[in-house]
Amino acid sequence: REKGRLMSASEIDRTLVRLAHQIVEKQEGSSNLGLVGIKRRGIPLAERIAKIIEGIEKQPVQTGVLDISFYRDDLSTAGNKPIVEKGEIGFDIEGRDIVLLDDVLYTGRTIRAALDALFDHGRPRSVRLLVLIDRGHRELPIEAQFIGRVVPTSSKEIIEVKLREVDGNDQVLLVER
Ligand code: 3GP
Ligand code: 5GP
Ligand code: MG
Repeated sequence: REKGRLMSASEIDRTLVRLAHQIVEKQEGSSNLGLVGIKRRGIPLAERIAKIIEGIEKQPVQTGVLDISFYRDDLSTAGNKPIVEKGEIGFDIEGRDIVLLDDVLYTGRTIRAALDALFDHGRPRSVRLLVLIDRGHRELPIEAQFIGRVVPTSSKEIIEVKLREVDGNDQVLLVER
């Protein structure tokens, strides 16, 4: 059941522009930067932000992918286990300043698995985290440095992130499961 729209297409656009500028500010440019999108909707987020940063800095931005699926019997109860799928990130992360990107940050377990997977591929100089929505309920000491919006949720609520590359349209909805 839909309880409200948290972001429209133009709000998502503007938020990604802001986050791109924050990354460039924090990294003092983009020459050592590498963006790594997590599985489905982190990937279009990484591609869009890379494009915006390329427009600002006038040089290509490395982007790659981590495929982490969430193994679970029921959605989002404590103790669920993210599974890292085999596959290449797509560029050499050694010595780079990596930004991981995901649509929603919840328990933090996916990001913990992502960090494990990342370090199997090399040793980055730094790793930061970007999420479009931080919905709270962390079960691990993990936080995002670049955040679209903080949305306090109950455990019965779900954030529906729709991105045109995956869903055909751009919006963020709050739904009651
Ligand atoms: P994503 O692949 O685009 O990140 O976790 C797998 C998918 O299920 C995610 O899509 C996510 O959007 C969606 N999802 C929606 N609600 C939840 C939730 O409460 N917990 C988890 N783990 N995934 C959810
Ligand atoms: P985690 O609990 O590990 O932080 O989140 C697990 C995965 O499920 C992440 O990829 C995260 O993006 C996704 N996720 C968790 N809760 C939600 C939610 O309410 N909505 C959406 N769209 N994704 C979620
Ligand atoms: Mg996700």
